[in-house]
Amino acid sequence: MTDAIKHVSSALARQTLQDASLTRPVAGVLPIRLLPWLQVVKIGGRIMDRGASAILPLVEEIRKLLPEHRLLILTGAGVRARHLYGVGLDLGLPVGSLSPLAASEAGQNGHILASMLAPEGVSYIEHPTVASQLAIHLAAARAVVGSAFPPYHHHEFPGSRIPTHRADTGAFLVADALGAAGLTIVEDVDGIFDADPNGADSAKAKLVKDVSFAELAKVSGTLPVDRAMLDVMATARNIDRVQVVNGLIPGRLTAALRGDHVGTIVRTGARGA
Ligand code: GWN
Ligand code: ATP
Repeated sequence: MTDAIKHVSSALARQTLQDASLTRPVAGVLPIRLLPWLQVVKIGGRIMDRGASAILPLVEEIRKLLPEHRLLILTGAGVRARHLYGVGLDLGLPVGSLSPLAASEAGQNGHILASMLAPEGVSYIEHPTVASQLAIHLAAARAVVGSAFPPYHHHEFPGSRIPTHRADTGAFLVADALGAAGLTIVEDVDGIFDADPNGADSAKAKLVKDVSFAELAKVSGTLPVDRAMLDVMATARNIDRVQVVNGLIPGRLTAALRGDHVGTIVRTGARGA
């Protein structure tokens, strides 16, 4: 009798979890979409760095979007994170210490944006609230703001001295995990170009309108998005495409959320792609 109580019946009880052929019958099912009506919007730290001239028109645009969409707005870190990487790396701080410091800059940008949207009922919500109380907050308000950084802290992968998993990766991870309707990445450029439009070859830089994560991963030059996001896109479960748009041009975010092609579409490895 005692033995029977202790014996927990499970399809995975007797097998190693490391053998995919054994776990597939149980683990091979598609995950459900938790918030299929949610649109996730990542606002680049560089937009926030520009202050009122960039933020006020974007706030106005988001205000007008609220009746149409339910939004999780996630902010990036921007220039203050670059400063702290400089100081921290000079001191030899490990990547797991730099990650939360940079993340806190993303959070600050979120607090700023949420304050500007407060009259519409929009608030900043903390990482633990995004993790477990997002649905109730979005039942009470059309949109909430959070930090786009993933909360890795000392669990950040030690592969490089600058944290690999930054704001774009964090936004993609959460959008895919929630089974959101879409993710739009708002930058200070028209999308992804074949060379940095603000760099040495800017005169020749051309906008890439549609590209797969795999093609982007092969590009040896710079990108306006985290490379780690491309790795995550390879195994995406729900989000089959992401659009990168220019947040300095009024109307682009609105058009993207309506499904118009106004920036760069990056296709992921999700089955719907
Ligand atoms: O502080 O702006 O959340 O939402 O990665 O951790 O470094 O924390 O270490 O709920 O948990 O600075 O304090 O800060 O940005 O991340 O938050 O105001 O434990 O609401 O306390 O996962 O906001 O902050 O920086 O996001 O990205 O207290 Mo902040 Mo961030 Mo607030 Mo959050 Mo980190 Mo919490 Mo957390 Mo820390
Ligand atoms: P955060 O990740 O902190 O939110 P952000 O996304 O706002 O920041 P960056 O990560 O610096 O900002 O990306 C935007 C910048 O990337 C642009 O201002 C542009 O100059 C630069 N960039 C580099 N390479 C490219 C490229 N191939 N196409 C487009 N922009 C590029």
